[in-house]
Amino acid sequence: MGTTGTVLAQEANFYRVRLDDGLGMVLCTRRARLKKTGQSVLVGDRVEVAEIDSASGRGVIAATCARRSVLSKPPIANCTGVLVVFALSEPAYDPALLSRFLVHIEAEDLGVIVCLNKIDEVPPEAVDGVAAAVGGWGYTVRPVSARTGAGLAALRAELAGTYVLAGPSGAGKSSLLNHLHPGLALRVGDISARLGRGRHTTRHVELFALNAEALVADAPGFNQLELTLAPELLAGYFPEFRPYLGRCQFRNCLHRDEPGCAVREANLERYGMYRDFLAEVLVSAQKQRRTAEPEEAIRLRGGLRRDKAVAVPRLEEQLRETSRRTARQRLGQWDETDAEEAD
Ligand SMILES: Nc1nc2c(ncn2[C@@H]2O[C@H](COP(=O)(O)OP(=O)(O)OP(=O)(O)O)[C@@H](O)[C@H]2O)c(=O)[nH]1
Ligand SMILES: [Mg+2]
Ligand SMILES: [Zn+2]
Repeated sequence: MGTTGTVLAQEANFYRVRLDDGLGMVLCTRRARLKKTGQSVLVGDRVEVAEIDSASGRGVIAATCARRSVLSKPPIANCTGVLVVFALSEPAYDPALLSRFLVHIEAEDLGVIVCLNKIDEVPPEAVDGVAAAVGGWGYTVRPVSARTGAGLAALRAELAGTYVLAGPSGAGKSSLLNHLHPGLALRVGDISARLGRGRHTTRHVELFALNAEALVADAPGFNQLELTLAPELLAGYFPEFRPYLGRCQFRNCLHRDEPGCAVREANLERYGMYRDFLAEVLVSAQKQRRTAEPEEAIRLRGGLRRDKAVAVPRLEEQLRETSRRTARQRLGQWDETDAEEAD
């Protein structure tokens, strides 16, 4: 194999590739044969680069290596982990929303580091309380401040692999990445202005090299995240539930009101949250079973009331309306129209 590298960004028909062994960056096109075979090149892909011209910094992607994983939203190959960024204030810390993100990531089978940001805004006891709770769920927690820089050197030092940032809008993802990668100037939004516009400030996918080992991609934040997964898998996406799984009286226990449920009897902090998520997941599973059926004539007005979304057909119809909008959200609210809109 010739010279290899990693695709850090794509701009129109060009790929920015970081060559291995400190050989620098090259701007590459894709060899025609790759195009013909329909082989796509994604940010995060490991590639073989030919025809390198160091004077002009140009090259050609001759081949792509097998991918270990592909994340769809945002589109990144070989992602190893997610940095979940949640603010402790502005926007206010919301454990249910954090859990929603975490369940989503568990379903993708990616590593997780929870960054509790804006620790400069709250008393140390509050930071410790949240960190202990989230740690108790089974996650690695790093309290940080993108404003003061607290906790960031330690975070940078432990990163190895390809990461994507995830978290609500305004949590400080872009601010953190700017801090982790000095010289970077990602657009950092001002919360009130952004909410007023109802837009996202982060638009295209690009990996930033923190060092030889760690690559991190920014991603747009979003505050609504629909859970669509098989109901029987949900409990396994709560790490602290795992020791109790398989100990229930019934093998197909959904850990609701079944007799002899080991999960319910364990009195875990997030059990109530599990029940809420399960109700939602059951509704979406039912909805999916019905997609083959013709569209019902009933159209209903009103917003999404997730908390009341038990198996009521009328509410389910509302959920379907909303799901079109949220269907494309995975780890980021990735939208082609956003991607095309150049700054
Ligand atoms: N006090 C304080 N403010 C912060 C901190 N980190 C970020 N902010 C502020 O929070 C606001 C939002 O930060 P961004 O970095 O744009 O948040 P984001 O998560 O990238 O938001 P989206 O791109 O919309 O998803 C900005 O006004 C930042 O200056 C922090 O550690 N402390
Ligand atoms: Mg951002
Ligand atoms: Zn059970």
